[in-house]
Amino acid sequence: RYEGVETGTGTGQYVGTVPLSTTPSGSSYQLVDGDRAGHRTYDLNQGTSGTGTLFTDDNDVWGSGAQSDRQTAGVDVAYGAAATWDYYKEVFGRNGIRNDGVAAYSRAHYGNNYVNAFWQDSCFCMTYGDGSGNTHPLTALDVAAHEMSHGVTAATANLTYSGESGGLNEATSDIFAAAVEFHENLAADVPDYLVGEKIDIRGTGAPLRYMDKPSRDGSSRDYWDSSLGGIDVHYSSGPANHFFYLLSEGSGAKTVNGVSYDSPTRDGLPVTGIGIENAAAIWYRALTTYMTSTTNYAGARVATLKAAGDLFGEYSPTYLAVADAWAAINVGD
Ligand code: ASN
Ligand code: ZN
Repeated sequence: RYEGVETGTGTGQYVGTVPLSTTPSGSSYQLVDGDRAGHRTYDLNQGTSGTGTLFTDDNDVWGSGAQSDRQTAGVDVAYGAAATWDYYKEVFGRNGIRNDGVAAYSRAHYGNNYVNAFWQDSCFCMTYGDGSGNTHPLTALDVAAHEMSHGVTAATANLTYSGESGGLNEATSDIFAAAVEFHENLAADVPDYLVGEKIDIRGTGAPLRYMDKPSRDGSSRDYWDSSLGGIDVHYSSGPANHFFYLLSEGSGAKTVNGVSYDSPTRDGLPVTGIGIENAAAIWYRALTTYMTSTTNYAGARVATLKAAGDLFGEYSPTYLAVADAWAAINVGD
């Protein structure tokens, strides 16, 4: 713990009421996380550059859950950054995005009607729009974990953000978004294999992406084929997201935490799930040890098999489940 760190309380729109590490400054408090290398959370006040103003509060009780309260988005994104930091540290011993103990920072309330969130290596920071009508903020836990994980990918395999490697880059962010959700296990944001389900980004109730059967979004691919490298990376991520779901939970119909999934396989053969923690451990080791900037789907298969061999033994049941899950999305040797 840093000297002087305080435990405040915040209520976000998506995370519910949560503890927040804050920093006293005079008679006030700053949304600066002394438990996590001083991660700072800023209010861009609908601006699109710089850092706006640091969120501050007089009594260390932040946000109200209402969108009209500017602090509410700050609570969600500060908590998301903290949860993601903790996930990488607790599960993999990773000390920050670059494993160097240095914090990124977060910026909320970017622009007007901005329907996106993004990570930038150039500022080592992440930024969140308020969504359509400034009423669907992209500040949920899985979005924060997705964006922050782009920083982890950039610091490790550095998968090029186009072609098949771009799809794998996107999938890596969705995979760790799901893993962080399951690790955090919030009552207000029940863990699932959906991406952005809390945001209601289009006002239809639909999530941004589905990992059990990515084509449920109308655009993402379920299986690898030779045309995959020519499509948007948020759709070519589909087969790898599908691989991860299959490896975690297995094929077929299943309900997890009240959410129903039905995950198909291209080869018609079943896949037995190994659990999300094991699947995430395999992906993390593959990403940080074996993948490079040019890794494609065939290379990701090799990387995860090596990782599974290292962690669980070559030809172990877990290793064979990895091979089955790749075959299920049409990636074989
Ligand atoms: N939210 C998007 C993403 O993280 C931003 C982008 O298109 N890079 O994938
Ligand atoms: Zn992304």
